[in-house]
Amino acid sequence: MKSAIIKFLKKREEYISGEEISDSLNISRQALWKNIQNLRDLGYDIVAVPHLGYKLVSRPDRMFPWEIQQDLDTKFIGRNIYYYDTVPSTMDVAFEAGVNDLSMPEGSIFLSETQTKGKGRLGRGWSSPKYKGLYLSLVLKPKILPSQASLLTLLTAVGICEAVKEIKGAGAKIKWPNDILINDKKAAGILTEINAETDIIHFVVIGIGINVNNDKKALPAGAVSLKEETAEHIDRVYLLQEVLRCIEKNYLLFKQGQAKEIIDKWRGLNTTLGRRVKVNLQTGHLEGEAVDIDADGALLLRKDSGLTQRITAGDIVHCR
Ligand code: BT5
Repeated sequence: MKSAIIKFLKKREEYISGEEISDSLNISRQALWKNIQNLRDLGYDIVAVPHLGYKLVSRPDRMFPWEIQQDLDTKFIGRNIYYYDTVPSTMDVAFEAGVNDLSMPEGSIFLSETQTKGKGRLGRGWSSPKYKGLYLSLVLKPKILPSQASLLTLLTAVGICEAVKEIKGAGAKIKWPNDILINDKKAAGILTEINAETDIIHFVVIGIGINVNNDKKALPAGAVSLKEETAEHIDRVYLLQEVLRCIEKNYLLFKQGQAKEIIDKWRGLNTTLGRRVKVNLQTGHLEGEAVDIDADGALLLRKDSGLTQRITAGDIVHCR
């Protein structure tokens, strides 16, 4: 009901009578008043004037599912939202839910206002200050081999860059494999985890962390937020809608067998290819020129010996 009332109030900028709202939504005036009180408790500024009715003045900076789903024009991504004020990590919540409920719809998202143990790759952390960024995990169920899962990281990275460009014209670039950089500083990260057997994927959880309204002094070294970059407070709900829309657009291309188109877009958005890079593998280091990525999203590194090595996972440092 909260969502229906908010939708109604957003339709017009002037006062709307309680009678009109309660008649249209088929609830009593008393129930309407109670819901308005609840919405105010959630941070909505709604004024009530006798004989005139109610007017929505502002909404809080919160990622309420009904806000995200209003005007969200995706087919399935974000149609099912689990929203939390705080969790240790949205990855763990999503993964556990995926295991416990095999019929969970593809495109479900797990979203939190903060994380107490936000995860990066290889046991690293993800700084997740409350109400400042976007922290979500998206559940997908693609019919692909586990070895192709990196393509999902790739298409998510492309989707995030397209969304950021859409919203602020900020030129986000991709650093292989999972970093989104703005002016060479990290603005977002992607963490892809799979639940699979040898050659069957049950589901994939794609974790997305984006620095949105973080203040400079609270960011880790080498990081940037969209607010710092654009000098403007960003509407996180609108940004998330764009992110979901752009990821779905690319995922649908991928499902239609058009991975090549995504890889081409990735090439146009990346900042790694053509550079000398150092690759930190768990077994040691490699150095060479990042020449391309292959059809599965692996990095092709031309070593000084002239031999090309395929890198499927690892951290890279851009040398120049
Ligand atoms: C990543 O790992 O970049 C993947 C980050 C994924 C975070 C999302 S948030 C929603 C979901 N739930 C989770 O628990 N995680 C996912 P990696 O490439 O390993 O980078 C981690 C490194 O980035 C850290 O060691 C820090 O150096 C740096 N870092 C940590 N927090 C950051 C932030 N907010 N912005 C930029 N860099 C950060």
